[in-house]
Amino acid sequence: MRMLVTGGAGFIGANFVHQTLRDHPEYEVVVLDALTYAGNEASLAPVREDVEFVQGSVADADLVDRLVAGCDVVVHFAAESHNDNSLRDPWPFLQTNIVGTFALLEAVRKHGVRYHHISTDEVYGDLELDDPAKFTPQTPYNPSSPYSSTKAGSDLLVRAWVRSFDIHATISNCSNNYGPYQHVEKFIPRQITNVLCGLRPKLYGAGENVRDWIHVEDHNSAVHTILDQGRSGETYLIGADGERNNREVLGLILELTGQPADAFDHVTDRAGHDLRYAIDATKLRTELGWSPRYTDFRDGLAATIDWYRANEGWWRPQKEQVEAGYAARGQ
Ligand code: NAD
Ligand code: TDX
Repeated sequence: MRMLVTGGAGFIGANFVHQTLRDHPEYEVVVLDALTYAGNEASLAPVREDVEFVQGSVADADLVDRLVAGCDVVVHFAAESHNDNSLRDPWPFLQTNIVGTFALLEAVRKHGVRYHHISTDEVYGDLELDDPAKFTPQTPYNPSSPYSSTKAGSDLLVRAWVRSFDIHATISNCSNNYGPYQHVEKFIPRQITNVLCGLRPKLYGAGENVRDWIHVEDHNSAVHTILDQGRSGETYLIGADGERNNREVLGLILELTGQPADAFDHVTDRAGHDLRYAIDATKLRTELGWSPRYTDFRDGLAATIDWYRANEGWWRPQKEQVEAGYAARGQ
């Protein structure tokens, strides 16, 4: 099995490469990553000898064609992934998330290669706080931000290529991930590293927004389950029933790091801030028999805090610039 992993130097992609080589040491893994500000080759250091690394863009159609031609399967993680950045400068999101996915689809179509598309629950828009409903594969697409609209657009391209050209493809839409190697721009690592730097954590608005947290290892085990057993053309929602509002998550980080419960600042809210996400993963659980293993959020968060403590050299180089960018926007 020769597998092309795009975005393999990013948060979820790097964890996926680690998990893949741990569970399937016989696989050949090729990583294609542009090493944008979000990509970090150091995230692959523990498996560097076992991976073929290619620096380049998924929007480079010639490069993508050459790499896909020699592979049995493509798992497409590469994306511009941060909502706040998409509000300031949407162009890279269109280029990578839409044009990049198009280049991959044309290559897998030409070479008859199996394709798995990594997407997000944000394509469904948001839910009210008091709504008992969760997202299902039948929920209509209703994205809010430039980021989520480009992810929705890329999902629709995949569906069209399945229907029109009969490519062998699956899609997964996952909820918010946490765990090691997540960039310090994102909520959980930002607050952990703020505490470790002696800075006050920053909560957008009142902090009532709900996210459905899943450990990155569980997201990736679900992707492997879909690669092994998923039906072509199908969409699978990935989630682990981990709904929590941002205030609760921050409260837990403060408790686990020994900080006073009020040692944080409320800052300017995100424009168009989605209220609540929640995944109904029944299809994945019942049809494919998947279940999450990291179901104790407190334990998972404590382990993640330990990881950031032990790996300061990995995140410290980005921290100052990320905080300067937030400060300039009052966040
Ligand atoms: P990330 O920002 O940490 O990593 C993205 C990676 O893609 C980086 O290594 C970056 O260098 C690379 N990349 C960016 N543009 C590229 C290009 N043009 N060509 C090649 N590589 C490029 O993102 P992440 O959080 O690991 O997310 C990975 C995927 O999972 C994305 O598709 C995202 O939409 C999806 N997703 C993320 C979450 C989450 O909670 N983080 C949840 C659901 C789905
Ligand atoms: O400093 C902060 N303070 C804060 O209150 C930051 C960075 C965020 N927040 C809030 C905004 C969200 O309600 O925390 C929540 C999580 O924010 P992010 O980490 O930026 O994630 P989100 O916007 O929910 O999107 C994430 O999950 C879905 C990923 O970044 C996406 O790539 C994925 O598709």
